[in-house]
Amino acid sequence: MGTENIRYRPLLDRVTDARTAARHIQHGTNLFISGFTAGYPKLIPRELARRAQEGERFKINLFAGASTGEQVDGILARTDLVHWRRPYMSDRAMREKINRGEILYKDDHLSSLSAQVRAGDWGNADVAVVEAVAITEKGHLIPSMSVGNTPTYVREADKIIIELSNSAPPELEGIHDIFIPEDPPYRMPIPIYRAADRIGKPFIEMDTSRVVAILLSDQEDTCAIFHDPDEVALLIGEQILDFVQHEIERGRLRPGLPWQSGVGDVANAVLGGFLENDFFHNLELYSEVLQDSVLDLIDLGKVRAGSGSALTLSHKARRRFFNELYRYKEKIVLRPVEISNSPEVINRLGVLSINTALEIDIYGHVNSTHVMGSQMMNGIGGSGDFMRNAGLSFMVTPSTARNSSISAIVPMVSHVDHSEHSVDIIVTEQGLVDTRSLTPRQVAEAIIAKCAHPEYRPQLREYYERALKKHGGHEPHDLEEVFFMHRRFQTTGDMRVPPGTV
Ligand code: 0RQ
Repeated sequence: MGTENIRYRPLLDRVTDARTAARHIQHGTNLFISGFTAGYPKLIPRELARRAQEGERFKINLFAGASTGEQVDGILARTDLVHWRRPYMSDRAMREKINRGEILYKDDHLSSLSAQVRAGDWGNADVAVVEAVAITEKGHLIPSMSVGNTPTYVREADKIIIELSNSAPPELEGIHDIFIPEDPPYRMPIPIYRAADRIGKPFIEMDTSRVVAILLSDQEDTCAIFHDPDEVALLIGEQILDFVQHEIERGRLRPGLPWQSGVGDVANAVLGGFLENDFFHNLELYSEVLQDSVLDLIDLGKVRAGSGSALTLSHKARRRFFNELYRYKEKIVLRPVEISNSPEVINRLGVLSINTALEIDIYGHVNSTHVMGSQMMNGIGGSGDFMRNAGLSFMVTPSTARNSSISAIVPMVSHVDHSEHSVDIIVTEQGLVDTRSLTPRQVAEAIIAKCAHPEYRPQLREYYERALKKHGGHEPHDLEEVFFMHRRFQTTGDMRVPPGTV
């Protein structure tokens, strides 16, 4: 790989190798990396892991935009290099160490992080390591497949290391829209009125004097793997589209509101549902992660605009995207996560928001993060930014987990990420409940009857009726029973609470 994409020639003398560059990272370094499901650095993490494997003892504090891949979270967790990790992650090795208390982890709303870093809440930004596809003539940075918190990390870091990647083409230039809002109390409105509005610059401004190293990289992100949607995902998707169509036809919802859909197969299935649906066209997406289905929708002429903080594509979709970048670039905008997930903008646009739960209780409170209330799965990610501020918020889950051995509808969630006040519509493959005009008691009855799996309905109904009879109240609960019920709803599986622990 050549240096032609370093168009600011004075930086040419910073080109070096990973071993030299990584010397800027020592025990206790606060390391701020690019990456938001895609677009994370690979060479520096690999070099840090090599040092650890050769016996060097050191730990870093690792801050990203959201999840990265095996090439970052996986290898750094396995080589015991991480002291602190923030925010969202989804790596199995890292998850295990977080749950053992060996890696410190705080689960934040993604929209608020950049401002916290600028305020110094996360300590000094010692080193930023960022993946880019080019450095412009004026010394500014063109990020790769994600933006995340990178603009703030680059602005705040004492030292900047750039991994200049040829795994994505420099023609990505123009897809990004970089805007860093002022911090309170001087913040002006973020002037986005339609999903595709561009309000910033197509590059990340950078003080070139702080660039200490540039690495030439040919390493690709671990691409996403999407499965063909299963029946459950398709049923969930179909119900959401039917519901929204119905609401629009009845004049209860304005047509043209933008959509947000979380990550994973259900999210892909919901968007995939638009492909065969004639009612929806000229779609706008105001989301945080754009996945393969967005390209399909653009190809069919169904999408007017797609805004996100990252493009997470499978191998196949990535090739297709690069081959016809000029066409997709007209429709896609990649923004900093504080803009893609801005509560102000989400609320102004009236986004229709769909996110996934681990479990939902009969009153509509949602646990998206902690299995049995204790074990961290991934994190809240951007789901809270959207659920609380959406025009209409959908929470979805298959009605059962782990081969039907666990009910995803429970009497009381074991951890709360989204309260009943932020969740409008609940959907499982069994059915959909619009909670907006229901009292908590009505919500409980509807969720048990429509969303719970038939096998678990009698137990849930029994619980609800007993709580109602014993305690009454606005939101009846029988607290002695709750933990017992949680246990009883898990007939098999390794997440079972051992008898006698509650
Ligand atoms: O376990 O991996 O061991 O098989 O949870 O579940 O069904 O594969 O679903 O991949 O869509 O993840 C909520 C975790 C769902 C995800 C969650 C077990 C199940 C499996 C995964 P295994 P599935 P998904 C933008 C939006 C929060 C953040 C968010 C998530 C594993 O969607 O992290 O919305 N959401 N971000 O077996 C015990 C239950 C369970 C359960 C599922 N009730 N009890 N285990 N599982 N339900 C993202 C960003 O911000 C970038």
